[in-house]
Amino acid sequence: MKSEFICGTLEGFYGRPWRTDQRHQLFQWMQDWDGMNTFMYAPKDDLFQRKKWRENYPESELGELKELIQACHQKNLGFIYAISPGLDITYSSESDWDSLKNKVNQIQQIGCTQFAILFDDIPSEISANDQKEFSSISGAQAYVTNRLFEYLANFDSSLIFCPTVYCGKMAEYDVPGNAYLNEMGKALNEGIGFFWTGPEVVSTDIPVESIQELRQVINRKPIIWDNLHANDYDIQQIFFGPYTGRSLKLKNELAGILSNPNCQFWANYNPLRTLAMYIVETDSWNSRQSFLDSSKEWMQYFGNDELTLEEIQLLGDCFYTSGQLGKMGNQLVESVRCIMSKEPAAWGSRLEIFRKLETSLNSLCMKLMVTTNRDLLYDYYPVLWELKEEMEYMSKWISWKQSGAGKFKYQEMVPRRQGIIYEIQKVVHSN
Ligand code: GDL
Repeated sequence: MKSEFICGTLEGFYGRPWRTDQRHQLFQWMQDWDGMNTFMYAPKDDLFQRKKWRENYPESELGELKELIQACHQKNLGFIYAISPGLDITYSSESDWDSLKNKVNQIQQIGCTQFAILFDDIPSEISANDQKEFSSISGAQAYVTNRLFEYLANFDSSLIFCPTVYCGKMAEYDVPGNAYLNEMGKALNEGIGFFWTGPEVVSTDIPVESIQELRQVINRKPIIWDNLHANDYDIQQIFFGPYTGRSLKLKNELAGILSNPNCQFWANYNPLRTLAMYIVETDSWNSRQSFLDSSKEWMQYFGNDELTLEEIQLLGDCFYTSGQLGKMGNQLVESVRCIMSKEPAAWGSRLEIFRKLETSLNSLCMKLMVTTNRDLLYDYYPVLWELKEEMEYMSKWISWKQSGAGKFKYQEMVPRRQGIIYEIQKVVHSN
């Protein structure tokens, strides 16, 4: 396994995989920035990666993969191919081992020398047949993973393992006491990399001590599978904010960081750019500053020169990172909270702030509608549209409140959300 710190992008989310041209754009970015050296291919919805892992790729798909591998290598980037057999593998089956070997051979023959085997989001029970051979799922996974590692060594290829317990929460916040992790740590060949997402699946913070503790258990430095900007679990979210919640000291405890970001390709400029900045930074890390710097570069991709930096930063601030809004996003929410809960006489500067941000958001939307980068627009469209509609609603509400007139008449927007998901959510999350 390469000893250099692995850093880059991991396409490992649920949903529509990125297109080939988008991946080429990504590789160009990664080549242009200092700090990134790796792309990992693991789209959950590439059928041959997960559900049909036993089947080899048909020629056309294989051709595309080959092109991607070559493009990475030409740009001096590593390409990791990940396979996810965990949904239905029989760990003790020779026939399944042959399928795994054949698949890896197929990928290895198109030039790939870095592999990962993923056991995330799979049943935690092993089959009756496997129970005859192994006393636990960890024993079963260690067996197959070590075997694959040894096989790959013949081709001078590396391997990273993604455990089924891949964050603190899944270990019930007791990593030292977790039997699965302890067993994996002992049984896995020490040359095999080990993924970890932090205390949570989506970790807003990754404390250094949490990784020091993990290292003792797994007997190696983990590679962070970073879901900070992943949004496949919530269609109303998108994250344009910076790499944050990780101190520079953390890097000493790790063998690498791969970011699994937004499904919408064009949402990922700041998230990935600022990760690259974090990697090369040695003295002090200011994630806000990195966001501001990265946003200046992000501007060139919007396809409309009339957009201002402030508008672009406002967009980023409204959709920042998981659980965190940026500065102007916070101002917007605070102004809404004040306006909705107080009488107009007590609104003070909050109303001005609201109006200013509303004007900027409207201007941003208008300019985005005519952008030449339509692909970027459609990536941002759904969330922007939702926000714009809420702003319109607020605006009407403010006018009504200020007028002192009878009942609020903008009923066509209330309730805005309908349909089965909303009906179920109303019941399930009613308190
Ligand atoms: C996960 C999945 C990942 C998904 C992410 C965010 C890992 C190891 N696996 O649990 O594919 O994109 O959550 O929803 O993180």
